[in-house]
Amino acid sequence: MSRALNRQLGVMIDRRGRVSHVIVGDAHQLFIPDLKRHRAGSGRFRGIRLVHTHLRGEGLSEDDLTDLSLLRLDAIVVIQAQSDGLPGFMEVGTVRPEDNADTDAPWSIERKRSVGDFSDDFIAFIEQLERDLASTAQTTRVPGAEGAIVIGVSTQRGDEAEESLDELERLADTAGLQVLDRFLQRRRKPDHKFVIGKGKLQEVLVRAMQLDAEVLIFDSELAPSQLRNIATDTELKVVDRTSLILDIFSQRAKTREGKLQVELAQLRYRKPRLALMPTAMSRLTGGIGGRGPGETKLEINRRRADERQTRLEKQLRKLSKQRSLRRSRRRRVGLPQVAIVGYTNAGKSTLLNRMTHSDVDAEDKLFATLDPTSRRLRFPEEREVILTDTVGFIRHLPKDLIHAFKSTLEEVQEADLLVHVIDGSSAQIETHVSEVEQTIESLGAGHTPVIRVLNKIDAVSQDEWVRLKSEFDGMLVSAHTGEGLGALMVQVERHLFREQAQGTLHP
Ligand SMILES: Nc1nc2c(ncn2[C@@H]2O[C@H](COP(=O)(O)OP(=O)(O)OP(=O)(O)O)[C@@H](O)[C@H]2O)c(=O)[nH]1
Ligand SMILES: [Mg+2]
Repeated sequence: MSRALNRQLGVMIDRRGRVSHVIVGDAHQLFIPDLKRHRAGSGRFRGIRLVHTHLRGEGLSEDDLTDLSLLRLDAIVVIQAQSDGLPGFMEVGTVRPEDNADTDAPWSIERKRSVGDFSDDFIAFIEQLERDLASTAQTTRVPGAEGAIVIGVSTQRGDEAEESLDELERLADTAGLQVLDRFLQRRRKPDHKFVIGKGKLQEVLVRAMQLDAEVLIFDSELAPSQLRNIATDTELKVVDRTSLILDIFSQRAKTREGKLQVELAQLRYRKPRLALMPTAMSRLTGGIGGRGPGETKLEINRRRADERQTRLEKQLRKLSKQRSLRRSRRRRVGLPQVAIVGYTNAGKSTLLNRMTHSDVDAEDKLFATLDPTSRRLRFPEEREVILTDTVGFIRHLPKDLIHAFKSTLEEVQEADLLVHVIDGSSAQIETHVSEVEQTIESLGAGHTPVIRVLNKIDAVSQDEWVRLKSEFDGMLVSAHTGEGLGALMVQVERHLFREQAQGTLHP
């Protein structure tokens, strides 16, 4: 028939052998119908294979293999329709489980001289393949954690993209995801449709299938249309750096104000994406693992989103007024304000704890702290200051997001002195420092005096201290061992009370 019509013909067959679709193409290709309703249950594949004809002696094409991975087909089979009308060779393409084979190709293609040569029990074969895939994945999987693949695009030379991707992995980890693999594509500029190239995306998808990953995390903010394209084409959960950070924030915010701020930031992020993609969004808005401030809340339409936003803004204004009252009360008592700022995980909370004998949460996690915490810090001669721990900064943090952290913002803006804590044991100090300084600047606190503190010196060698000290001109401390904290206290006191004596601070 294929020959007679001069068209490719295809049938989609499910695991019970039932034909779900018959597709008539043209001489070169087939258009596969929307298979959404045929989503496979728990199986890795969709439970449908496509068997189709080719007319020109060509084997499985690039497009065929794309369909195989994008549509999660059990298999894609091509049968050569010979000019004499008889079936010629046949090729069966399937996704390959991860193994030690020396080929990189994520799929295997088997060619038979004729259809008669194919005697395998297909169902047994595909079920075995699913088991193989599951077993490679299971050995490494953390129960209960969704598997994720992180993806970055590097447009410049240098390690920035790699480092940023490392950080994205840590963010994913903090969010409770398990990172199974990473992809970094070097290209001149991000693809406008899929961020990475289509071929790369295919590779990622096959990998996702092999590893049973459910989430793709992109290391850049995705435009609404990119998000839709990728989510629609892959049927995976698609997350970008911003939404991942938002997700972490929503998991970790503790105070009422913090929670409201996160919800507002999430609304702002999602609103432009809401109208565009009802289906992709419903998958996306659940938050990772269905957490986040309520899946239902986010399925609201735009109008309700606007209403909610107005309400949140009003509530936050009220809370902010209360905070400012508290602050001015503190001010009236005459206590100078010191804000501890720095890159996330630099040791800000540990330092606050150590200096004020408190026990604010400090963890080896990004964004352990979200809500500012203030403590009194006493000096000799009955002098006191208020020391405030703030949310950490991070690279590529969208402006919108930092402004969502109004309470931190206000603490930084109104501080008399900033203590900039730097993780001296990190390999990326420079990036961290410049990121934090830019953020301070953008908060309008560029003129506030800063004491730079290189923390964690217990974790680096003495030679390294010397280099750090000269390169970054900061005080060397260890919040763990307490080393250098006495000197830091003296500096803080000198900064605050010398100026006060001159009457510049509290006229
Ligand atoms: N070796 C060493 N580790 C430290 C030191 N100070 C803090 N840490 C560790 O660094 C990690 C982060 O510390 P936190 O105090 O939570 O850092 P933070 O800056 O408050 O981080 P976020 O609130 O997440 O932005 C924790 O595992 C601390 O134990 C130090 O002086 N030496
Ligand atoms: Mg902290």
